[in-house]
Amino acid sequence: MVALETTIVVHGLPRPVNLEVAAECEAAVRAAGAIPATIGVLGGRVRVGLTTSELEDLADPNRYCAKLSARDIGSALATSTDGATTVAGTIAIAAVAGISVMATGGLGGVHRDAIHSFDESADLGCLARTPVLVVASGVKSILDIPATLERLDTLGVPVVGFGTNEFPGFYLTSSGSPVDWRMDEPDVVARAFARHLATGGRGFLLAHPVPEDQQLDPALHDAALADALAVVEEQKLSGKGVTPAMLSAFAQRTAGVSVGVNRSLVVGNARVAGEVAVSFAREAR
Ligand code: PSU
Ligand code: MN
Repeated sequence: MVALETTIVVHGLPRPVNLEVAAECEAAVRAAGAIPATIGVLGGRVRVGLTTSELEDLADPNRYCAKLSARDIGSALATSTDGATTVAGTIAIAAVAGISVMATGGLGGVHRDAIHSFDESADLGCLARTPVLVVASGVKSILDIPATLERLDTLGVPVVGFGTNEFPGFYLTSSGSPVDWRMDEPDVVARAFARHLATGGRGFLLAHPVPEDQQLDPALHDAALADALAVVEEQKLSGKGVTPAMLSAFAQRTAGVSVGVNRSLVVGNARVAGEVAVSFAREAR
């Protein structure tokens, strides 16, 4: 099985692309021979395997839908608050449900002003303590990528490039930072993850880049990044609001091109997650 998150659907992508991407991710997992389980909190219950209509309810702009990190799940359940789960929230639930592989677009990480704001996504700490392999195109390029890689090292989370020696840059194929390990076969990744778990490890990051012919033009990327950083500064954003506001500033500055790139990368990650999940199920037998 492959767990899929809902924050990217509800807070990360604009309508109507968001629901199309959710369906495409599920289809990509199935095409690889695995079973998708889209996760969220609805009607006071955790849902593992949201139906299309439940997902439409969560993404309904006329309804309130919280952004739930792992620490928010208990409160959302107790107060019957509907919510979309982040990577942290999704892997926390996946682990309880016995699902070992998850796909997303970009993992959360250390924000560029973290030295002042202390803004580091709970995705990192949660991955360190949760036995789930996450397939992501690195971390979002709005973040401080070298600092995030240092934190993953400290936290003992393996970072493996899938078909690459370089850590992906989310909208860009490469961030310019190297990774220590490269693997080209899902079977090898599944074995590495199984051995990581067997030697006391927990979370695992498989970094899968967007193909170079589908990446955002690097000059446009840098211009959009400057806009996105200015939006956060001007609106004095903090906490949960930062990442969605930056992704939306990117979409505006690139006239929607960034949304198309986000779509290709996340669907590609769902496919790879499906392949790794199939190998891992064999490995675990
Ligand atoms: N990947 C995307 N778009 C997103 C996210 C990932 O392509 O919106 C979401 C994930 O749910 C991730 C979250 O956990 O962004 C990180 O948010 P924060 O920086 O607030 O922890
Ligand atoms: Mn944050």
